[in-house]
Amino acid sequence: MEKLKVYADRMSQPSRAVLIFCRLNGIDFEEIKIDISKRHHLSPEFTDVNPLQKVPAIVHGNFNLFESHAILVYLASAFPRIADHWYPTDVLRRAKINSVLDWHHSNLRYGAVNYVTNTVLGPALGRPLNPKAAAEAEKVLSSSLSKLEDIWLNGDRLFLLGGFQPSIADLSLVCELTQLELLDEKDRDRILFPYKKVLRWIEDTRTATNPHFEQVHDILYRAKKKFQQQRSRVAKTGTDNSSKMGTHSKM
Ligand SMILES: N[C@@H](CCC(=O)N[C@@H](CS)C(=O)NCC(=O)O)C(=O)O
Repeated sequence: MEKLKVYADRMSQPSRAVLIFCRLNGIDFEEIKIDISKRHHLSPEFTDVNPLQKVPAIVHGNFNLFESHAILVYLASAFPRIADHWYPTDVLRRAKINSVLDWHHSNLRYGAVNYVTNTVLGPALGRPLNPKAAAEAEKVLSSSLSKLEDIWLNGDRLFLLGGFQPSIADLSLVCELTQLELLDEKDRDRILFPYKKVLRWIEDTRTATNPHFEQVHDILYRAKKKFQQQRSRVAKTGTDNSSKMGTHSKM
């Protein structure tokens, strides 16, 4: 079978989850960069791979697949020697992981993406910041964090659903939350600090998946620095040129 191709933009949270998973598990793959800020995802070549024009997507031989959770499930099931904890063969544990993954899209991801877009990223994407939409998104985000803390991290184990080791759900959800690094520190602290278990779990997942986690997130940390510099410039001069920042892409 031909080498796996992963179409990804490292500024995209679900892309990062797929890339980290492949690297951690020694999957032989080729990373094909789809830069959303340069509209590569709208090209006819990529549309053949993913008609939804979103990253990540994969091609494995004649088979193409999009939607990061479906991709993670496929990789964990199709490749040999993937440790069982990522997507356990036990049907009941698997079902519980699927339930967290399904919940994620319209709750944690919805809140995080909309909050970050409406407070930080918007101008770089050609959209105005929208404080009203940000306030709505913060409600969804905080409610999701509270559910994570009370339902899935409710125990003394390190990972979701009482896991001793991370699953694809830990990887997906933590990669989503790392985009909060782009926020002004006081906003990030206000949102995350009430959730001590969530904070510990982010660190534990990071540690369990390093050095790949940090390497794949490098682009995000560089964007974070740019936003910090821009905020200090605005504080000093009162001028905002955020629309010219050219931040790499939509998250
Ligand atoms: N549910 C999808 C979400 C994919 C998605 O929204 N990707 C974003 C980047 S994080 C994208 O490609 N956006 C391009 C656009 O919407 O134009 C998944 O988990 O793969």
